[in-house]
Amino acid sequence: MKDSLSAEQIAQYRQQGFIAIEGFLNAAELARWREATDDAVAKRLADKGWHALNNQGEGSDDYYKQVFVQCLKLADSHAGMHELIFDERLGRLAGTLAGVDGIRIWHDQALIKPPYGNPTAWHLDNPYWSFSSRNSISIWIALDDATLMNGCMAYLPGTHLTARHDNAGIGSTFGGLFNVYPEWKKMDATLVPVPAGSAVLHNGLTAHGAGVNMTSRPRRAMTCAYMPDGSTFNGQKNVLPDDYFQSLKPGDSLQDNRITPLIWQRK
Ligand SMILES: O=C(O)CCC(=O)C(=O)O
Ligand SMILES: [Fe+2]
Repeated sequence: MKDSLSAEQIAQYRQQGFIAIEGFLNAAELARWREATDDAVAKRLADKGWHALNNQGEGSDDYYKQVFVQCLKLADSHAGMHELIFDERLGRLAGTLAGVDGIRIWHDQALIKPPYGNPTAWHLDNPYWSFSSRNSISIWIALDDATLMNGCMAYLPGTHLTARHDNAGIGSTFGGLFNVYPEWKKMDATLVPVPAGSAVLHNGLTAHGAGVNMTSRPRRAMTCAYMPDGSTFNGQKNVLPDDYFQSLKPGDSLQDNRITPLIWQRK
């Protein structure tokens, strides 16, 4: 795992709000991530007990189902995935880029854009979550070559610096975010094609999306979203368990290691 960072990479991340690390996983690691993801997704889709944490059930609309197969919190139910996601090196990488002293897992998620799948509408990530931070960060690991043809990631550089916590949904209006942030409408996107095994990391407030999959093969990615240690509850439920959500009031620290595990702390 290519988990060391140069000062230039950190500076670029802070300015642009995203960075690509090509060859992040070696061939053996990539094989393991692919196997764990394929197995965890197949089991999750077959398990009715976890239907709330995938988007392929009756509750999801037909357009969204074809944006990607989304399976959340796979590490909670799959031992192989748990080992991969609970890796301190990932926490250190995220924490070093974000410039924070501790990193908690918010949620992992597999995002498999199906053959001829819909584009991923422009959005921000952090406004979906139960805490509001300017330093949240996600890692997106390409399990297939992510190309201009199959829906690689695309970013509006620097938008994390001016974003508010207002958002647009990942629905059928591809550019709905530009109605919320008309000041970004004249910007050109940076597309980030990367070979399989590469990682792309982005700030939870950087505007991003992905194009259609214009191929007959899936575009697989395994991702994890991270919360800076010390973040507080903002009143939104998102993926919090019911009983824990009921116990919280806005402003409470989200520090229960069973819910938001601390995977790295600055020494
Ligand atoms: O994989 C995609 O199409 C979108 C990914 C994304 O929005 C994210 O990782 O936050
Ligand atoms: Fe996103």
